[in-house]
Amino acid sequence: MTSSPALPITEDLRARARTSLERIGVSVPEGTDFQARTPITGEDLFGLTAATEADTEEAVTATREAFLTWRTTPAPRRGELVRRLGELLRENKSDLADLITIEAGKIRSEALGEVQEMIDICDFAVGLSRQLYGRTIASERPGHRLSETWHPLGVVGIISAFNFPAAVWSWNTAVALACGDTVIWKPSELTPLISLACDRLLARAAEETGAPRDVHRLLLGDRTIGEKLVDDPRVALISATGSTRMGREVGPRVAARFGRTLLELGGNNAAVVAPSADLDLAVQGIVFAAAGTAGQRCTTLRRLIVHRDIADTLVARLTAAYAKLPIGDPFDEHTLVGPLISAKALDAMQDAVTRAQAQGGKILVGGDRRLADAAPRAAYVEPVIVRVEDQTDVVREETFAPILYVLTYDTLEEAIALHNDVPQGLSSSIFTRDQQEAELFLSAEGSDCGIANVNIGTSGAEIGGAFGGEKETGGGRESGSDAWRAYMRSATNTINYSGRLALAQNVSFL
Ligand code: UN1
Repeated sequence: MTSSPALPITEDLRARARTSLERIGVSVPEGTDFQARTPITGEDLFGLTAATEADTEEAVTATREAFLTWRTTPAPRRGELVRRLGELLRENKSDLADLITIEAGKIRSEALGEVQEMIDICDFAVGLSRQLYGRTIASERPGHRLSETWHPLGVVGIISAFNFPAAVWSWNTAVALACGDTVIWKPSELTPLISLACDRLLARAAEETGAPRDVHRLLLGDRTIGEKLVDDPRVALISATGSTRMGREVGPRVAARFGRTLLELGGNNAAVVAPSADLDLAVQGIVFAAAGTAGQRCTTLRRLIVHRDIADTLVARLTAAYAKLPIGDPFDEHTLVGPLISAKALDAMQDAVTRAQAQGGKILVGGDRRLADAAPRAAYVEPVIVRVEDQTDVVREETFAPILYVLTYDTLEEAIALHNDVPQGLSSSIFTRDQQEAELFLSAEGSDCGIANVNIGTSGAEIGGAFGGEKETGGGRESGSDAWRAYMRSATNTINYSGRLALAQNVSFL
């Protein structure tokens, strides 16, 4: 594997972040509660002020108040706010991508892709603002009409993770605003700068379109803010993205007050590679899905289930591709693998690989730390492929790092059983040119995930489909398709225009 020759220095990254923030209209933070840092060097950039408990309380009151106006604003008018947000995201695409690279360490092309994902969901939500359809249902009674109406839900609390620090916010926010909800955002403490930038652009869009200024509030700080939102009955929906461990706390707490949740938790995504697969295409798809974003997507490919007949050939091609992956400065256009988010993430990766070896796994390529001299506080590492004989407990866990476990199979039934035999259920794929195999994988007897693909990797979904997964992934659906229903409440309406009272189920009374 090759390394980029040099890394930028923190001072230059700080200056670059300052320029982007200023161009977007954010005053550069000067707080002392916590630090914005960059995984590119692992060093601090700016001090920030955290929201207090009183700020959180005030934000809930203000967004609840704004909801009362926003819910009666006609949906197509609400769409104007989202359209303006989308325009501002387009105009500021490069600066937003810079902030994502600086704070999350994504390579430039993926950071631009994340901003594009935000623009796409805005376009989608603008269209949605004219398509919040309910059904008309055939009534069993003469002279009656039965219908369903969708209404705004209330304040939506968004808790988001570092790895898609802006796009996941936008999936929730663009759709929630079109649906007539107001939003409070608690981003990851690891990515405050991009959050300030998104919040500023939305505030500008609200000013320019005459929307209430409190349709959106940003609260920076630690988990105590999220906990307050989780427990506040005025927050109608908590949409949380993060680990299964986090979801296990959030889910029951919101349920205890009969609030709603939309959970996007861990994934342990696998690809099945059948003997008929186009191996050129499979290698490309697998390397992007497993090593792209330094293995830090919810949708990252973590398990490869290969037919025994092609395993040696495929593995040889993958190890050759891994050996050439350029690792280093995410701003360098040749780099494909940037840093892990933190030293803690590197420890977790090394710990998982050690455990996998103790459980019989064999490293085929990668796994060494890189650039430790150039940036001792940063966490650059070679993506690793580990051959395993079976799904031991470490393989069944999600480690948020570029580890690809390779297993072999003999029959497709066996491959599907292995595929589904993990606690998580986010994304999945099969590489095959055999239509029967592809259809079986997509059928009810096939993949048990929320996303199931053919001849494409597990990551990089478009916004038009619903995004989410089953089992310990939490069951939520965000983004496209009819995921909007999670952000609204429905009312069933029975209208009697017959002039006489007829009871359903033929009941007579009086
Ligand atoms: C995430 O990792 O939290 O499908 C979201 C994908 C992206 C979104 C990932 N569109 O990989």
